[in-house]
Amino acid sequence: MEEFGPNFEKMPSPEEIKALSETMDGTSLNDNVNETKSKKSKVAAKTVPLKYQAQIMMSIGIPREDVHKFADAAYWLKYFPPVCQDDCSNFGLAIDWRRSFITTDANPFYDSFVRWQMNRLHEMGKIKFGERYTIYSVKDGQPCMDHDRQSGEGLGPQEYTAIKLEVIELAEAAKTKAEVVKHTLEGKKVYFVAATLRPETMYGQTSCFVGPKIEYGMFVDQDEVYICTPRAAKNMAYFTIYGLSDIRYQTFHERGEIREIASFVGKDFIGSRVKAPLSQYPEVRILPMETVLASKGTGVVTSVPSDSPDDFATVTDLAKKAAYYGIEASWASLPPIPIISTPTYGDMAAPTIVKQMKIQSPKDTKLLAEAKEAVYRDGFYNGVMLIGKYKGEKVEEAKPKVRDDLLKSGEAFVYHEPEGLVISRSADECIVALCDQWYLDYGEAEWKARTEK
Ligand code: ANZ
Repeated sequence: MEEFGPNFEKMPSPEEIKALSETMDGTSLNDNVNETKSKKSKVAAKTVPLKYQAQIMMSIGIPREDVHKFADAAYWLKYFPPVCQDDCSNFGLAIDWRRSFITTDANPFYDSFVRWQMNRLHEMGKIKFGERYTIYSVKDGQPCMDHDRQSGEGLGPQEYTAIKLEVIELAEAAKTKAEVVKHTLEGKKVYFVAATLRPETMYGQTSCFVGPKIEYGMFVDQDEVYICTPRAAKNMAYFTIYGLSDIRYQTFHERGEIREIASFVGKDFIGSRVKAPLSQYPEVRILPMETVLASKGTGVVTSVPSDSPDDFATVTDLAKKAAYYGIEASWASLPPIPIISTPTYGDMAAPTIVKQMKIQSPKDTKLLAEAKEAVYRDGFYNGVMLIGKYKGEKVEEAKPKVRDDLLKSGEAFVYHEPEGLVISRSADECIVALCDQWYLDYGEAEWKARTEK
């Protein structure tokens, strides 16, 4: 099992820190420090190019010769409280400093209070140990919480359902590139992995999009191969803790192991034939979509033109300009399938709103974002399923059931990634990893009910 927390062995000794602050390139160091001095805040320190902790400390006015003293954790407690008191007095705040105290184990009174509190919570079963999805830096080998971040404070994991679209036949360009790994692919199923927040709409898939200029890879799990962006594969590689996962829908059996066997650009896949789970069409095509982001999800976006205005605008455009896009018009012309009925937009929410708002092309991004929001809200809260096992049920209720069915049947797995870009202080783009950890189990239904009485 991996250990989390600061790596004390890697930390420099006070002597090493002193030597470091003396040997760092004086000119550039002082230049950077002066630049920052005018904006003395943690945020400012994080947004200017200060590389070392020592530089940040000097930028807030700590003399160079004193920096090494902070290698002793207790020195922070001696140094900062009087500075803070001075600042508060200078603001004109009236504070009774006799009531101030330090909230670490340096203060035995406070320490025993926290011990009591933790023991009480433990007795009540509110302190738990288990697997949780956590923002994680592979470079640092540990979770990356707010204080460890250069950017992306406050962001947490975002959960998606990763839909597996089985490849029936790859397009020629992709086939040629995959030729060299033919042996590895033998006996394995290959899937495009599309990240969605709308599993209940999978009945209406009519195609699947890739970004034509985005880089993709084929990544091998034990007996399956996934096509997605390398960034997504890195996330997937940390959804297990012990290597062999007993839950099938957690991908990649060896934690951290990413086996990329072939590399592609999205264009190579255009025209590939795939089987989309729950779709009313036995097979659909991989098509190009310029607005697919490499920085979100898996870079593969399954297309539901009945309920996604973006998808409807894109397939309409593709069918119109098929020759320009190098596709056959028929690939983009499968009629949308009514899957959700909504009071405001009827059975075909996306085509209706696109017409109403006079959206002309996939490039009308502002209008499309508004349309998406309106359709999603109406569909989620007021929509009723028109198709499938949960026909007649409200979308809000059917959504988690469809998702669970897809997970159980192995046609999908749970995918997590950070809600936005999180960069660690070590300049690593963070991922989401499943980690063993202690946590406070606040806020669940039974606890709320008791505290609200
Ligand atoms: C099927 C679907 C059906 C979707 C539907 C939406 C509506 P947010 O995060 O709210 O914008 N998506 C996923 N990855 C993407 C990427 N890399 N670039 C562009 N779009 C991407 O919505 C998440 C939705 O954005 C996902 O759910 C996916 O389309 C799309 F009626 O999947 B959806």
